[in-house]
Amino acid sequence: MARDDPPKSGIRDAILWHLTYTLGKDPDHAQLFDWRLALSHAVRDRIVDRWMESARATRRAGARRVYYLSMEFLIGRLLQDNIVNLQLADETQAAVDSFGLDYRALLLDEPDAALGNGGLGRLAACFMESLATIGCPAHGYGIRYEHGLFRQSFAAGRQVEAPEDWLVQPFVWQFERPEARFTLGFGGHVATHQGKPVWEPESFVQSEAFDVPVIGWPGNWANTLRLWAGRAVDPFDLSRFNAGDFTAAAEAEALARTISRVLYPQDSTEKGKRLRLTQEYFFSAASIRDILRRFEGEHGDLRLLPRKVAIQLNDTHPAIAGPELLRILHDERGLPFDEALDITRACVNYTNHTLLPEALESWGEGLFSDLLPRHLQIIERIDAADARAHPDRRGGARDQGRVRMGELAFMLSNRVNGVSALHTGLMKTTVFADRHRLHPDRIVNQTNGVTPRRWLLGCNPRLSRLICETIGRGWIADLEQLQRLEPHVADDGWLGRFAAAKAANKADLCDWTLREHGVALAPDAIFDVQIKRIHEYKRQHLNILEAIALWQAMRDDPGAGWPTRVKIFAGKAAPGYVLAKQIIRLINDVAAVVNADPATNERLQILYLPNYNVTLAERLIPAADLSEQISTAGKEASGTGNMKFALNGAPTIGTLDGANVEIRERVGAENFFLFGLTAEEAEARRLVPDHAGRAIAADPRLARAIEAIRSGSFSPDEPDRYGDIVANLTGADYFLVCSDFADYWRAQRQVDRAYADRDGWARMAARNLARSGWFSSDRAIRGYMQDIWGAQSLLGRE
Ligand code: Z2T
Repeated sequence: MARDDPPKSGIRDAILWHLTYTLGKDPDHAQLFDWRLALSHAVRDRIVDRWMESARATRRAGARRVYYLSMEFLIGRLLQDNIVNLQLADETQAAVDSFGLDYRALLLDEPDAALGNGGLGRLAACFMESLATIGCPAHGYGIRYEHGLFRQSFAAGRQVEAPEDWLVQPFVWQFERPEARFTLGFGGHVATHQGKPVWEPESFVQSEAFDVPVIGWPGNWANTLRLWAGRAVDPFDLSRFNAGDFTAAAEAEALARTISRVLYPQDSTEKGKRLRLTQEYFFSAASIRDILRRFEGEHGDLRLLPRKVAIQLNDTHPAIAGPELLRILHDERGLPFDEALDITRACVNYTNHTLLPEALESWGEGLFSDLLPRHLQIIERIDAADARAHPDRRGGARDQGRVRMGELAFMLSNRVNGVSALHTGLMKTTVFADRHRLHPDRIVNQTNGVTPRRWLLGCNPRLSRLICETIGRGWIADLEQLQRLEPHVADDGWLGRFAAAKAANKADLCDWTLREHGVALAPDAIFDVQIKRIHEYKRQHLNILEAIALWQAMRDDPGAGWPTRVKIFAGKAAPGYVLAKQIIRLINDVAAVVNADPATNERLQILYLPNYNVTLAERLIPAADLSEQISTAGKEASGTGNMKFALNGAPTIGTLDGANVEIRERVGAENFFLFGLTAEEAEARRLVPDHAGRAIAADPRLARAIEAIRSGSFSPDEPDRYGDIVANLTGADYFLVCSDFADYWRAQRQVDRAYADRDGWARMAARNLARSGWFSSDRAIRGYMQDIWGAQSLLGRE
């Protein structure tokens, strides 16, 4: 093998070459880890040419670029995704086999990049992949957290958090860009020079860029995900070192690195912490500078900015990018304020992901002016302009000593979007009702989607093979083609193969739970799966209450012909969310009792898998029979797990919430197990005095299940362990668990009956697959390109 010639043709030679010359390992002594890195380098090489060609094509076309700003990119493992999108799967597997290695094990050796909490971060990752598949010139901007979302384990049923450490291993997919640094100011005050305000920051931090190429299917286009890390301007103070103060000498660097040290683990809540605002400004300001640097290098006249730049704010976390852009245009480039405001608004758009009041960001003005004094002044001026334009407006961006980021983002955006039809409608009537009245065209809907490359082709090879054998490969980039499966659903031979794929996926999962967790699952059972962050509004406690009631009913009437069910849970609770953590413990406590009961454990099993992440989702979803999407109507903005299950042939049991509504419309009401109050009914029910008490009084099953928890059936050593949960359920029950219980029970029994007819169930599952094509993130991204960004594909003239 030639040292100067990294092979481009065969992946097998390329792996050996990198093992030798990049990693310095003798193949005879290489570990799985070394092989995985060598393979990753070989795959990376095959992305780079496309990547550079995509950048060149974008410059040549002078095309409008999309900038997706997000605090979170929950990208997970990248090796398999890249192999799949480059269409290298077969060749790579053969090469890895020839070395006597296990291909799956090699892929799984990569740590999950958990740079996100849940849906919002995973959506950003799916969107990056779809942007590349479509060939839309785009950059993602985020933070290169040294520690991603914490690792979760259980100790006696309770969640224990441990730091996540993905960067301890070399991250092969990144390219460090030490030259692309920006110096960012914090704090200080606003001085006046020649009658003009000038921000004089007190301290400075540098942003260092790390670029991750994102290759689309089938390998024709690649965009960049640029992640920022904090660095000190002067990393080392020699005079302090010489004076003997060794720790202080490196203090500046330690402080600067703190900014990108750790991902905040809150999903849908805001804590108003200073470091969080620092993170938000840090990555927003670095990204804005990068965007302007690129624009000014290619164009020049700042008035052209809106024609060349579309900025998307993924929730309000990067909303400070608006005032930052305005500040640079006005303070530094000298444009009149109103013109700078118009340009900013023509570039910026905002996606809202929640209506939960506790998740809407607001910052105390004290903290804000402490950190960003000039930005606060600019926000005051934006607010004043808005008040002048709309004398009848109700509230502004500043309210009772706080800066409200939702209002600010709305004012500075050309388009504001919700993430499902229901959610967008509620935005117009609730949080943004007044804004919507003033700007009736600003709010638009873009229902979420998921990438079929990762969430079907990559994670479910058996089903993908069947689909390809049936309708070819067009569906991979045009998911609506799944409709062509529909005629085959009536064909018993085909249906048998469809059911066999699901059965084999379930058998794989059984092998894995036995190997990794020592749990033997019944492979014939209904695999009933609820996997997502733990939150009261997502109502994992409704699910476990139903499990308790089911267990009690089985004990009462063992001969009633109960189908076998395995209830699988997974998900993390925010470390400070006490009630969510109690729900985790309750599920684990119930599981211990129920699984140990010889009277029922042939028929009912409960399993809570620790450390839910992207990889675990990729394992569980292909093996699921039933998708639990049971949030209180009006509370889940969209959901995206719901789409992944449907796409993998698992019907939903769910409420009319978020995108469930649209899933049901598309897969058909007869292939969806609907229950529960509507969003409107839920609002009305909350006004009924003692609605929980009434529901409990009306339903002996519910009363008995709650009583079992209350009396300590699942915590005999500490009977009042779940006093808070019980008090919550029997008291205010804001999330209407009790009110929805009876209908949930009814829908679950409907599932039991439907599952008993195995062919009928398979047909229902297959129709979920065939009718889920619309939920591709390709469709969602095309919607953003058309309705929001005015961006075009540069691949083969779409
Ligand atoms: C998040 O994952 C979501 C909303 C948030 O609001 C924050 C986070 Cl970290 C600030 C989720 C929604 O809960 C979910 O319904 C939606 O599908 C997802 O964002 C993507 O839009």
